[in-house]
Amino acid sequence: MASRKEVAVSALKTELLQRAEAEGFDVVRVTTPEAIPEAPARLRRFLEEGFHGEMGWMQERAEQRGAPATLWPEVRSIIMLGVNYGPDGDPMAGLSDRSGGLISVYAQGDDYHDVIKKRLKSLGRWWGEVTGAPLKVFVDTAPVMEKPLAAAAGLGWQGKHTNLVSRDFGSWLFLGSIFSATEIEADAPERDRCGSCRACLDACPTAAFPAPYRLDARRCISYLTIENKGPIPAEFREAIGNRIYGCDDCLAACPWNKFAVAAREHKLKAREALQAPRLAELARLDDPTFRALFAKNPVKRIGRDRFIRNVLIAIGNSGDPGLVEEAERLLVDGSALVRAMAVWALARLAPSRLAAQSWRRQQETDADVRAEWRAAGHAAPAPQEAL
Ligand code: B12
Ligand code: SF4
Ligand code: SF4
Repeated sequence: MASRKEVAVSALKTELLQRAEAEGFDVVRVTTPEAIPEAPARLRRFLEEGFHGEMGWMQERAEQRGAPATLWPEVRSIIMLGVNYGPDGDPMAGLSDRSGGLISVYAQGDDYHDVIKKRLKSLGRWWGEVTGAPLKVFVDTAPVMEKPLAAAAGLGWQGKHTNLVSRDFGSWLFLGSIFSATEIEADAPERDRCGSCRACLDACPTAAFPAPYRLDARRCISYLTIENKGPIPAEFREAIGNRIYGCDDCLAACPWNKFAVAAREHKLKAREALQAPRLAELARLDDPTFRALFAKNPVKRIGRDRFIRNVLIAIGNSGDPGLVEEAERLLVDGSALVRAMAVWALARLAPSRLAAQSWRRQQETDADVRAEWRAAGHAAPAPQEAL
């Protein structure tokens, strides 16, 4: 027979689910800190193979990331929450519009970190009051492995593209968590429903999956356009096409998306200005106009220079003669990162126009930009020779 305390906690769980729904969460389930015993070894392997690239922060607190109780010893239950960000239309449609840039679905609206954190804090405040026990809320901000925890709680399963797939929302769920010092009855995990499908693996433009369920982030367009700080390695530039921030190809390929529905949260819906932005307009952004366009949006985080680097890759892939002038103008930008990609873009779009500007290579002192001039067939003399 259940004890009075167990009955009370079970009633509280029912209330928790209702409360979470009222806060705008589309799905909520519970797991325990012990529920992901394979995670530490899998994370270790990911790091040992260098798949994290420049994301040194993944390595820094790897032990805590792999084991929730190491991060916070008081944790007894983990409440995993999902918010649907399903797109209104076909997320791949913009790929053929080569004079426009494609921003991935998750970054076309307000920053989900802000939207979800606010809801988690509100729900957490209430949960803390009714349980009288401490708790912590996380959304992609702490060393927590949100996907395996969400799978253990039964929100979905980790698909071969490594993201969580839901039977109700397909690939389009943001995840957040509440670590609670209260023991709550755990839910059952979801089973893997990928079967023999490999649509996501085949859809990847840069072959970023060395095997099913394993991602080499260094090859992933999401990593290359968002996390990677320097020039994007030449081998990936063509495959990036017009994806200027993140990538949705593997997510969009999943057949489980046929059950997906459009996001109900207005703030997460695509802003009109970010649905099919013109490359010509984006290439003209300076710091203030960049910050204004991407206010409260995730793109803001990478800053103007890294963003223009991405825009120039798309310009180089556009085949649009109308964009030659934009690439040419950016050859003398104040940022070396931008100048480097401008050389590449112009070399692809109009080699003769680059040749006409090749005298500029002699004034160039930045090693990366000089390397781009060289790769484009315009070897520059050493800086002292040029003087
Ligand atoms: C680092 C990171 C990235 C990196 C690396 C991604 C990765 N797959 O590791 C980069 C920059 C590439 C990235 C990209 C994206 N990300 Co991201 N990212 C994260 C972050 C911060 C950590 C992920 C992590 O721990 N990776 C380490 C690896 C080792 O863990 P893992 O991916 O879970 O790997 C598992 C599998 O490899 C599995 N495994 C290994 N072998 C085997 C074998 C079998 C048989 C099985 C079943 C499993 C298995 O075990 C590992 C542990 O569970 C999380 C937030 C968080 N704190 O969790 C968001 C997060 C994963 N990202 C998210 C999103 C939305 C994206 C993008 C879709 C954004 C975009 N549109 O551009 C892309 C998707 C790319 C992709 N296919 O993964 C969401 C995913 C939501 C969901 N439904 O799953 C998260 C959860 C953020 C959030 N709070 O919502 N991201
Ligand atoms: S997000 Fe794009 S590049 Fe990254 S693994 Fe998926 S399909 Fe490949
Ligand atoms: S596309 Fe297929 S293999 Fe990939 S996550 Fe979806 S069901 Fe699994």
